[in-house]
Amino acid sequence: MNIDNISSLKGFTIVEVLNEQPENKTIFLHGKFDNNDESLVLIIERLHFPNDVKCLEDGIRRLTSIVKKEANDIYGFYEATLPESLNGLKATFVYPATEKHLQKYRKKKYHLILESPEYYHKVTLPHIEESKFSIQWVYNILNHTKEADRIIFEDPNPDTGFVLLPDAKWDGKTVSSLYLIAIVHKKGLKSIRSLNPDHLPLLENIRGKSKEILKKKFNITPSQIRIYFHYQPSYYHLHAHVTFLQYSPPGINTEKSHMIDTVINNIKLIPDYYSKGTLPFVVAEEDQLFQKYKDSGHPDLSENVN
Ligand code: M7G
Repeated sequence: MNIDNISSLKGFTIVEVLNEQPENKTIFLHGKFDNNDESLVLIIERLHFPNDVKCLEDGIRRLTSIVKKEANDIYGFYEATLPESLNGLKATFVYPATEKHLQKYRKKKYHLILESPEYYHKVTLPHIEESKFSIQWVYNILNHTKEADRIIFEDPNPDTGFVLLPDAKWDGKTVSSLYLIAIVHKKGLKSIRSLNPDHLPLLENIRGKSKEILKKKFNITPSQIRIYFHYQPSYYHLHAHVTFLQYSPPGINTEKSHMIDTVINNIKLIPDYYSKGTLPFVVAEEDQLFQKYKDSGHPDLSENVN
């Protein structure tokens, strides 16, 4: 098989379904060809409908095999087959795929752990410090040595200031999927765990200025913006995610995201909420932190359910 010129998948057999994402209409397959021991990763995604009305209209008029499943009052539930023009697939090939590739695409098993302050100090913090996660890219942005031309707004105040710029995941153009990050200038704030009432001016500054700038630059109304932190983050230098409400980016789920409004409110009500509270987080079995929590005897990873 030549990755530059694939015209047929004759002789392809599935070895393993690595992952399925019904929400993205995507399936990840590990397969092989007859008489060939090399592995292929094949990712197939059903393409979204075109937003060209003429093309849609034409396709809908040519729907075939229309079969009624149910009808109730004014609601009809049918299945049908799309004509070729609307039935496209996006296929991604990785060939030859190594065990590392298979691991990367294989569905991960996640666990939810309730992190008390004791476990934060006993397991999570030593892990963060031992792992020496590089945050050089963050310092490069704060020092203007990288991505300086992408900065949308900067408040240079060392205590309450931050840099607002496009997240690496955003194409920088499509406002409907707008995704920015606000990186604080203050060093030593690892995550929301580090926050206390001293940081309220910083948090309120991020919230207020980001909303103001998004209105000015992208004409997005403040009530259409969500600003939040991840716990655990991947990078332990405090940064907030700033996204358009109508877009649901990865990591927006309840077990990972903490809205800045809730964080501010919690600290106002209970000043040591984030240092004394128990914070849930999700970890994949493949992650070293999972093994460390397992070895520590944390009750959430114990086989005995009480
Ligand atoms: P996180 O909550 O620490 O991790 O967010 P996660 O969301 O990946 O779990 C870090 C954010 O920084 C992510 O949204 C990344 O896409 C973004 N990011 C990471 N890097 C290395 C860069 C970078 O070099 N430049 C920019 N602009 N964003 C980055």
